[in-house]
Amino acid sequence: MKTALITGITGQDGSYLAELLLAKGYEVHGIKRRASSFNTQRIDHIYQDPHTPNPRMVLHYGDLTDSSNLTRILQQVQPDEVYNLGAQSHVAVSFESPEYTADVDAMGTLRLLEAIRLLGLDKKTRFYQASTSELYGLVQEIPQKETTPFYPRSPYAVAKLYAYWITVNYREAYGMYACNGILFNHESPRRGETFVTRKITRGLANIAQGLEECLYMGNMDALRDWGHAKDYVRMQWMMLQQDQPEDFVIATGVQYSVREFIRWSAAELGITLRFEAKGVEEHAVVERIEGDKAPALKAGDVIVRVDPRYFRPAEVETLLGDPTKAKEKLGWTPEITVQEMCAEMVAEDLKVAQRHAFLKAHGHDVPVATEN
Ligand code: NDP
Ligand code: GDR
Repeated sequence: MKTALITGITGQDGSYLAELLLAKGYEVHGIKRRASSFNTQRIDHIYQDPHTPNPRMVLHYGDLTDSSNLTRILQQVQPDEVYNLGAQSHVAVSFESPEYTADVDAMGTLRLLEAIRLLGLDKKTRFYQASTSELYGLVQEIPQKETTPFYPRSPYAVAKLYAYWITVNYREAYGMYACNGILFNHESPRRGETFVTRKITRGLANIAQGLEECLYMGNMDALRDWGHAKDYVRMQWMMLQQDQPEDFVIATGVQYSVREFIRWSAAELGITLRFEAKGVEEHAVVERIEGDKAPALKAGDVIVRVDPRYFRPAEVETLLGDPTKAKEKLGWTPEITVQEMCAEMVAEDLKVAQRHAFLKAHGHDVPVATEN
């Protein structure tokens, strides 16, 4: 039985990867952060009580800013594979907390690699680094592939640039099996609520059910190459099963705008939107409603507006990946289209919104988002 250690196991990718590895028979260890409230909702369904004999899933308290903690966990677990998915992963937030982002996303990666080396695990333990299409930032070539030059545009991307190169460096300097997956945006119903796709599907579902009035957006012209997280974690595992460690771009090769994602999400709720005006005045009006998923709305309602607070100090306008190397060398192809993914996300968020609307209609308090 192989043993894997996942940092960021409580996040979107960590939860899908843990499911995948458990299904493959791995013993899975994950690092979770101490928080004042529970933060394991995405993995509660696969959690195993530590009192069960030989649990195959074990959680450890830890933090990527704490090298003695990381060293102790690595020494105890002696993993065959480490997946470094933990990060302050929000690009806009990285402008607010640049130093913390660097500490976790850049130095955290170094701390793990150095701990593996100092513990003498460098020949045993294979290392996956969650690199990102944000490295391309101000794009130098369309589409972007493994050889495209980097031009990071945020403290997050600059921190991830360090993590990318220190992973390459440990591979070249110490012969470690260490590799980067340069993943383009991937989403799912488990996506964090403040990333753009989930903000849209959750926001529109709430509006359709009368729980919110308007969705406030940043740059709706941004173009992204969106895939499904389930397809992308499969690739993370495949990258650690090769004879030689190599870096791969993982993407779908198709891009759409944020505005298009809003249109699809609305359509899943039976709402046809009309976008009017330009720039900060742009807004979307309900043109037509079909079906019974949006009982709170009527034609003419304005349900999307621009709020400049969501503009970023430096924006990544367009990303489009070329996954040819992953397809040819690893035989990987994404199985879920972005439209199918959007439908799945809206359906999940609608279920929650309908539950909350029912509670509200019966006089109960319902949770209200404090930040979006
Ligand atoms: P999430 O934001 O959903 O998850 C991040 C995880 O990191 C959470 O488990 C979080 O814990 C944990 N974490 C945050 N800070 C620390 C810390 N200081 N120490 C230890 N753990 C920490 O991200 P995703 O699952 O979407 O992404 C996984 C990785 O892939 C990230 O590194 C991200 O930057 C990268 N990536 C993501 C892409 C995407 O489109 N999703 C694309 C390319 C790269 P908690 O739950 O307590 O907050
Ligand atoms: P991104 O994802 O920055 O690409 O990073 P996000 O979903 O946050 O933004 C995508 C694009 O949408 C625009 N946008 C908005 N974004 C958010 N969050 N909220 C809004 O209201 C909004 N309006 C418009 C953004 O400006 C941007 O252009 C994600 C993260 O998962 C990273 O960790 C990962 O490395 C990259 O994807 C690949």
